[in-house]
Amino acid sequence: MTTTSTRTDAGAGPRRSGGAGPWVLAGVAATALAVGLAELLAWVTGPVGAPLTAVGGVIVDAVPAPVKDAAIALFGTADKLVLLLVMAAGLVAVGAGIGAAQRANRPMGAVLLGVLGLLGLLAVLTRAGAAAADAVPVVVGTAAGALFLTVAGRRAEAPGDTRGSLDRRGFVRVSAAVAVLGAAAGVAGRWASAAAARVPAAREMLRIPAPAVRETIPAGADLGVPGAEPWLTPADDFYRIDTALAVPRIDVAEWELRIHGMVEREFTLRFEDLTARPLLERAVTLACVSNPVGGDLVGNAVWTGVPLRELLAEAGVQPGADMVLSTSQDGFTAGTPLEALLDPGRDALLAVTMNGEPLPFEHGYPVRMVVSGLYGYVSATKWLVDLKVTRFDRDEGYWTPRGWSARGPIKTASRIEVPRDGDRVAAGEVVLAGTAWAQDTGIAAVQVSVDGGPWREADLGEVPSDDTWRQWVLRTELPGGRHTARVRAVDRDGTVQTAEQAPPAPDGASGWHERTFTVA
Ligand SMILES: Nc1nc2c(c(=O)[nH]1)N[C@H]1C(S)=C(S)[C@@H](COP(=O)(O)O)O[C@H]1N2
Ligand SMILES: [Mo]
Repeated sequence: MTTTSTRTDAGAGPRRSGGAGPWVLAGVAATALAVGLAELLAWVTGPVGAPLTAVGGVIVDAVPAPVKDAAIALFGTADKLVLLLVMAAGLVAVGAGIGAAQRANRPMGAVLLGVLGLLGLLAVLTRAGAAAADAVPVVVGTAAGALFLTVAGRRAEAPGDTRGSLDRRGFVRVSAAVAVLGAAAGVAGRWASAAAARVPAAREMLRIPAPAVRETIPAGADLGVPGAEPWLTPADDFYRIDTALAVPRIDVAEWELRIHGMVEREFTLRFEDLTARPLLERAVTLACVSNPVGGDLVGNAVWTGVPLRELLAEAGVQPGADMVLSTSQDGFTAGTPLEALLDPGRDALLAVTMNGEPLPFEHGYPVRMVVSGLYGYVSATKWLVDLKVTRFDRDEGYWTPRGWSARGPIKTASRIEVPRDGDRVAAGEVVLAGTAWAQDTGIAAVQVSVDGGPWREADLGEVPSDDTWRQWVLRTELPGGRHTARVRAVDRDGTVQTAEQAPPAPDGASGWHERTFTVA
């Protein structure tokens, strides 16, 4: 008697899974799982960790130029896709070998898969910009593949009456399912990564026309006092406040702004419609209502955009309207007084650039509002998609039902930046410096009192308009010992900044800022 469908190895029991076919499939499945899972995980950890991209990169770097040229001549822009398909075919062949090896000599297949993973890891970690976290996808993927091969193989070899054992058909089915899942994970991972990269790539490529009207920043705006905040805040250092858990990444090609509500002619704008208009450049200091006295939730940038009053004029505001409710893509809303948006002195903007670059994602790309003189929560909607002309007695912004005032004019403020609290400064001339702001009204004077003495006028930096903050500096001789300096601003209407202390809620902090330091 002979057995035809089972095969006997020296020392091993009969292999219920039959011939090499199922094992080859299991090897392909394990490899597909390893690579596919890694590609999917790289969508989360970042594109550098994607093994197909890394190995493809190594291949492209290694291939001699004539071969590369020939491939491009033959496949054109599909050359990358062809390379991926060649790698996939290669992986199927390698996977088949891994399965056969596991069948012949356990755990040889799993070990070979580990070697494949190691090669992938080497490719990933030698790519430009690779970090330790980029190792995670390949390591996890390889472990999952090896685990599948080991466990499924063991069950396929277990006697039929063992719990969880697989007969030949079961082994083939499980392997086929895992192979399909692995391939699907890989395709999904690569697709998602490409989609995630598309919007930042589009932002990089965006060419926004130069502003028709430029802002002239006076040379004396920044007094250059060491340790003081720069007059122009770099976008990377600009404070960020919003309710977005994940920063919206809007595709500029799909962006639309609807202007509607109490208007004669409702309309919708696309990004090109907006930037085809003459752009206005304005330096404006934004401030957050949550900023405490002396705090840093305030920043100054140069913005370009389209004046909102032009768009509102085209829409034709109906009588009785007194507010514009702006809505962001992520559902935030702000209620801005209509008069501030129509005020020619403020040039309220639909801004598309910040300090000469397309808005950073964190600061509202592709379009946000910038309105001088109003706290951000009632005016500075980022990721703007909708403007509704309405009335304060019909609509309210996000923060109004949460205990913040419906209207939020910025309170005149000033702060000391140099010296810091507790600083020890050298004897001789002491430099006191900082910033003051009263957007839309302007700063006329900054006064400093040391140890309760008389108010002394600080020297002021120049400003392009009343819509930005203004630097100040006071150089003075002080005796050795501890001193406390206080600062207050006077706006261009002649109003002295109030000494009355108020917390940020419900409509902004007030009070004079002071700092205590020691002169050696
Ligand atoms: N979409 C959206 N826009 C928003 C907010 C928000 O939560 N969501 N916060 C506002 C607040 S409270 C402030 S102070 C400013 C801050 O703008 P910045 O993050 O660019 O400094 O954005 C405003 N615009
Ligand atoms: Mo804010």
